[in-house]
Amino acid sequence: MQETRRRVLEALADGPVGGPALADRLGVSRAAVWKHVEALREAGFGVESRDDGYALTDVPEFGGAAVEFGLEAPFDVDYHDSLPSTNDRARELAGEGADDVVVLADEQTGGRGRLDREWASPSGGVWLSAVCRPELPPARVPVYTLAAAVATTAAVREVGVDARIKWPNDVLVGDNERKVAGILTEMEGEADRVSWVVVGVGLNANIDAGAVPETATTLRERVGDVDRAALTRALLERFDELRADPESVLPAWRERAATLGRRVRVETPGGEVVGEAVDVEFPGRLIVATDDGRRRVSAGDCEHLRPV
Ligand code: BT5
Repeated sequence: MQETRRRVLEALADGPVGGPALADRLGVSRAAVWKHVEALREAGFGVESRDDGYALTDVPEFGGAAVEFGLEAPFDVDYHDSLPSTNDRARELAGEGADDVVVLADEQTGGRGRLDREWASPSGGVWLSAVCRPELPPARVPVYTLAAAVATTAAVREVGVDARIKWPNDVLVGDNERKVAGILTEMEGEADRVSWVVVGVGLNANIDAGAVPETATTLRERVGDVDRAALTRALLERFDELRADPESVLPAWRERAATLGRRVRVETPGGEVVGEAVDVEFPGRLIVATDDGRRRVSAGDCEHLRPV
């Protein structure tokens, strides 16, 4: 949100406040204040003009302004009711030089998982992609996927759903381990430095269970509808803290992991690895104790197996 508009909104939230007083305080004209108030109304905020000034009466349920209002992380939000894929839009913006922008949509018509799998994205979800430009060699980017998984799990837990992480990128819920969220990280860069990273998160929020695959669940199914703007803020704020302190990601990931201590089968580009998942190591490799010794796995699809 533009800085003056954000300050107008904050003043209204503490209001009522008169237009002339607000213009004085912000060092802008009364006409400018009026324009910002109109823009906020258009973004879905309820602003009443009363004898004692403007007062904030309503905050939009979801959208760019709703998420940015009170967001304690340095992201601008690029919101769309519907997009083919927030990752695609984020890649476009990244190519144009964007940094710390979060593309957010209510619905995606061409949502993607890894390896171009389909990602069901009906209206009511949190479909977002964060564009970042970290000073990082490409080999370390997987830590961003882990950070996003931790942030998503933490945000989901805040609404009372006990979520856990399946390596590397799934957020699961319940004894039957239904998937409530997935992460798709993409990047571009040179050998020694990334140019940009796009971290895409798909979180099944206010969606009927019938609209997602059978292996999936939604927050609506678990706890009813949630405040998506607050959920998105919680997720972005936690992600921002973690990316600032990469050393903190692994311990936080281990604490929330469903995979560690489990028998797993991982389909890797180099073949199948079966054994007990014993740990993760920087920047995100899974260590599997197999009959032939320890294997370190950087990428793949992981399945939790029953104990033998
Ligand atoms: C993922 O892939 O889990 C990454 C999903 C990332 C989606 C976000 S939404 C915002 C951003 N924009 C995009 O276009 N994508 C990102 P993967 O691990 O490959 O899992 C894909 C599999 O999950 C599918 O093959 C289905 O089996 C299952 N699936 C599809 N839609 C789902 C949903 N809504 N919830 C849970 N599982 C789903």
